[in-house]
Amino acid sequence: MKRILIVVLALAALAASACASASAASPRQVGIRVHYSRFEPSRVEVRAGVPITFTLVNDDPIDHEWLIGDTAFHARHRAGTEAAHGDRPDEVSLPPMTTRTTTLTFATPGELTFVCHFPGHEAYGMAGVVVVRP
Ligand SMILES: [Cu+2]
Repeated sequence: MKRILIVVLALAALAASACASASAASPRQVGIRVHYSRFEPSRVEVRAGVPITFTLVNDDPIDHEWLIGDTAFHARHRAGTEAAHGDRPDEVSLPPMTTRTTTLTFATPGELTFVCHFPGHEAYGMAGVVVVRP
């Protein structure tokens, strides 16, 4: 229970820092929590060309993953058979009750989606979007 509270407080701190800097600059730290097979938040806005560190907290007692990319990327992963990820910053495996960080710089404005491609998870709603602003 104490651990969950610490995670919640850490995410609240991340959210507060993101809000405080939203008008002047884009967030460089983004916290995304996985809870009951959902990403929270499921929509994030960042700026192009700025390194963004994502802190991914899996609160669930089951495996998930956080894969971010365009339509072609997700089409590949929907058909894929890789059981684990971890060598690439845009493909992160999230074992039960773990926290992972990954840093990405989005070169061009647009929208990318992040999805958990474990069987049934995307259909359940385990997807979100990163809006990359100029
Ligand atoms: Cu999942």
